Amino acid sequence: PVDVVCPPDPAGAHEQTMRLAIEAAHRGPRGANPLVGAVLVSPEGEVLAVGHHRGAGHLHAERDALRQVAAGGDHGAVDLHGATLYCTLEPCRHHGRQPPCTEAILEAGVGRVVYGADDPTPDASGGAAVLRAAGVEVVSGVLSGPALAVNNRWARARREGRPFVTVHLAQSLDGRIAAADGTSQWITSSASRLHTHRIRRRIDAILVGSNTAEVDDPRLTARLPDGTLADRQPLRCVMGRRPLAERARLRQGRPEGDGWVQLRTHDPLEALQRLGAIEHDGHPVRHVLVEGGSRVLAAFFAQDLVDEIFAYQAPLILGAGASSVGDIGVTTLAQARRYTRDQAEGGAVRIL
Ligand code: AOF
Ligand code: ZN
Repeated sequence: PVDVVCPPDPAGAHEQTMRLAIEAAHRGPRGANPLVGAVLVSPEGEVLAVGHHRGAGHLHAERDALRQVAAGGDHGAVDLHGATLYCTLEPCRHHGRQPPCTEAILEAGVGRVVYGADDPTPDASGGAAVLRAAGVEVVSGVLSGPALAVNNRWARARREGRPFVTVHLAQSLDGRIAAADGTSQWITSSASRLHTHRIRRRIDAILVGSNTAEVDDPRLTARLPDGTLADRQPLRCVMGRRPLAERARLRQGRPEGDGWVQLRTHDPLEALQRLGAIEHDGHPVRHVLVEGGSRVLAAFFAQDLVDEIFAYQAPLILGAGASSVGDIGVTTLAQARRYTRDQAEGGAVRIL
């Protein structure tokens, strides 16, 4: 086989199919793992399967695409030697929470792999070399810019040695989370509440400031619509020096024994890096939901550590009361933290 980096592609077929794969990548949720898409194409150019990664713990995009072909009939009857697998990211070669994609590709007998961006993580990368050594034709770097941009914040979190950070805001139209007297119950519409519990189920850890832990006395558990506990629970974290009251609900032991930690620091990057070294459910913490309050959120925004935002606005104007995010040191518009609207998950606001 001939190995080439971005070979001539006069008909633009590689780029056209890679665009489809990038589109598929966006169907997954952001978090511990990158967004990845994969498209399997027959020798005649027919799209056989479109796959995507659904987040940490789920199948990788390559296996998601290959599984559809295997499920479509007798596995042995599908000859993929002339087929091409397009992947937005270099197929992994490591055993993480999922087995290596390189093994799935070789087992399926796929003749050619075309991918976008190299995997920036040392343990997962190197899949292209493994495939080439096994005789698979590998083309790299097709639309590598856009394929990489999809995961720019994920890659940045990895570089900074910290978990990916999601923030969920539920606020009034004028950006407040409580009225002047502190009442705040009204703000949580059922749609916003359901969504926050869905996020709590897929993250590794949830974090609030010690002031919020005292004032709101939250449980910080992931609950199902009927109020019962979900099967997966995040590690619960309190950031700050104020000690947590003995009677705090967050302290209450649960039968499953999920713990909580206090991070006695006011530096958000340090808190995140410490969390990244903790194992929860057998895996390092790689995705954190920061729930508030406004001072803690301000500290994370000030250091540009928020990778993704889901914002819910209740149709209310309060005029006074705590704003959702405190002072982040921005004094002129040019310094604003800017976010881009993302298509996934009901048009919530996410950074790209
Ligand atoms: C791929 N295809 O769809 C994804 C990849 O814990 P794991 O096993 O899910 O591994 C996560 C790592 O694998 C992640 O950090 C990234 O390097 C790569 N993600 N690779 O071939 C995929 N999601
Ligand atoms: Zn993989």
